[in-house]
Amino acid sequence: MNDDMILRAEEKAINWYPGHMARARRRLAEQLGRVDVVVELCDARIPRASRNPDLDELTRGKRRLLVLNKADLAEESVTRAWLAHYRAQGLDVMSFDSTKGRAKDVIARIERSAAELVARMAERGVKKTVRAMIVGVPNVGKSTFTNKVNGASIAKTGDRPGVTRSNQWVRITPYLELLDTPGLLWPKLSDQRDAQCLAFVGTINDQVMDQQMLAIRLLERLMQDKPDAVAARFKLKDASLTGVPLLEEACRGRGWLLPGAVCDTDRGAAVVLDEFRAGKLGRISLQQPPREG
Ligand SMILES: Nc1nc2c(ncn2[C@@H]2O[C@H](COP(=O)(O)OP(=O)(O)OP(=O)(O)O)[C@@H](O)[C@H]2O)c(=O)[nH]1
Ligand SMILES: [Mg+2]
Repeated sequence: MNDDMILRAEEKAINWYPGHMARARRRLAEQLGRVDVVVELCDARIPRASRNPDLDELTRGKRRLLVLNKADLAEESVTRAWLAHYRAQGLDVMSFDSTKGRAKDVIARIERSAAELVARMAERGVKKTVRAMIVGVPNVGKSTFTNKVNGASIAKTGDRPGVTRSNQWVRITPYLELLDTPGLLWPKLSDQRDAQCLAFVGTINDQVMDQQMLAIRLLERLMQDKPDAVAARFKLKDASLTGVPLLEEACRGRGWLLPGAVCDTDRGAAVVLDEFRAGKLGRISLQQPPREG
């Protein structure tokens, strides 16, 4: 694959919008009337790219809690800066690791969001059941988060986008229910860098994006930000390479070779993406908050 083909694949990727995303968006709008709190999950490694710009409009008037999920995969200092950034905007925000975090921390935050409403209902003699809807881009960890808060696995999860296909209510306590929803992605990924970040972390289906192109772009990006970690992980001898030769260098370094010492770039691309997404290159934040002031 040459760089021309890579560019064409990038153009194709940008306008992607599968039908089930449109349905998810409609369903979100329909459900809003039935919920008290909207819990928005974004990916702590790419908060800007993974927040849906339509959500402010769609959830107007609802209590909101923003969760920077997969915080275990992001750099702590960068996540702290994002938390400060969103707090300064008046948002209720927390970071979380849905694989190892404590359910009670999240439950307390959701209850705090709804506290005023619960108190108002209590004045009328009603013990209110708080209903919270979990929303966010595909693969951000909504079902894992729901299971963690629930204390037992009830929602299906998977390391690819589009696992959850329909809304599912989960009763946490008699007074707290969560609604797990399918991933929501906006119709036009107009910012190329944001689109690429979403693809890097596995939000955009790998069948839609060209895997080799994506792995090459990721390697190039990481060679700028974390050259030592990448060179060590993929045993790169020549750190000055870019494009296809960079992926081939990783193939040679790790021994992903076909008969005749031909680089197995398909396998190489898949492993590069998998290892980054699983945090095997260490904690890496791909986006920084804007500088304040
Ligand atoms: N390291 C880490 N992995 C997580 C975290 N949350 C979720 N995951 C993993 O991310 C992948 C996606 O998780 P899901 O819970 O299926 O994501 P989802 O948002 O429900 O995805 P869709 O239903 O497809 O929209 C799984 O492999 C999870 O194990 C987290 O906080 N940290
Ligand atoms: Mg899900």
